[in-house]
Amino acid sequence: MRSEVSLPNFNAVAAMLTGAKVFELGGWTIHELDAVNSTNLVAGTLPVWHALRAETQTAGRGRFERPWISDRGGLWLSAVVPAPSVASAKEGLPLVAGLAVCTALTEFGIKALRLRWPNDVLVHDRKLAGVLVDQFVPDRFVIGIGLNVNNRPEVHDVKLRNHTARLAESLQSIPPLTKIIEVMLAWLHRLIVELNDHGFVSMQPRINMLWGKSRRVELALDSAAVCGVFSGVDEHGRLLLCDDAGAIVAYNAAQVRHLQEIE
Ligand code: BT5
Repeated sequence: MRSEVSLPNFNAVAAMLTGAKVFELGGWTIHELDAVNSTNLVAGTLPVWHALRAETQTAGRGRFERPWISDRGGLWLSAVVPAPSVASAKEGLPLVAGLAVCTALTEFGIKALRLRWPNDVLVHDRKLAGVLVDQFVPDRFVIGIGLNVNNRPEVHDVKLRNHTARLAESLQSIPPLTKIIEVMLAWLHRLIVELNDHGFVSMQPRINMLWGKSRRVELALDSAAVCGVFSGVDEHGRLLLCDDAGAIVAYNAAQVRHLQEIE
């Protein structure tokens, strides 16, 4: 999962971080800044169990360097975690992070949450949150979480109209961001420990439950598209696609540029 991008200049990032507000929260050290390019890039220089939040990102990133709209009022957070002790477990990290986000948001009363492989958190069919996992150095990963809270990404990109959700639509009163961060990071910590102790297989059933029902999907690969029925994730977090002949093929996230639900 080595990142396609490299870290920004270490000294420049260190200088930026000296201006951060820093505090302890449930075993994590949180750094808060007003604006950064991408919280994942800046957090890449931090030690494990540190996390960075920014009010806004000027170049928020999605998978395959797609832009992520990070307007003020949203939660843009990157958490640094140790590399899993079993190297193959890293494939499941975006799903583990998605499970942490869903579990935390369920505690706040959000209903109808589901995961869309490999890294989307949806309310019904609208995207509430996205996860981006980067690895810049061998011993740790950066887990970036983008959660729409009070912001309106569709104002900044009209193509997102009717495709996004935000906490403000699902909750009458939104908890303080610090509380959301605390609960989310507590679940992330717990699930990373579980991943190390018991492997991805331990949370595979919970992740499969969060997909909802079986759906027909189209996968955009590098140079082709394939259709079939999403049949859950395997013990490594790979998507299992049942084709029209009934054969099951496993795909990892690096092979699939885009997943579209077509039924
Ligand atoms: C993702 O990528 O969903 C991963 C998003 C991760 C964002 C976090 S914020 C903190 C950290 N720092 C970063 O720079 N990134 C992480 P992907 O599956 O490629 O989805 C990207 C697509 O989602 C875009 O092409 C848009 O269609 C859509 N999108 C962009 N901004 C959105 C938003 N705020 N809410 C919902 N959908 C959005």
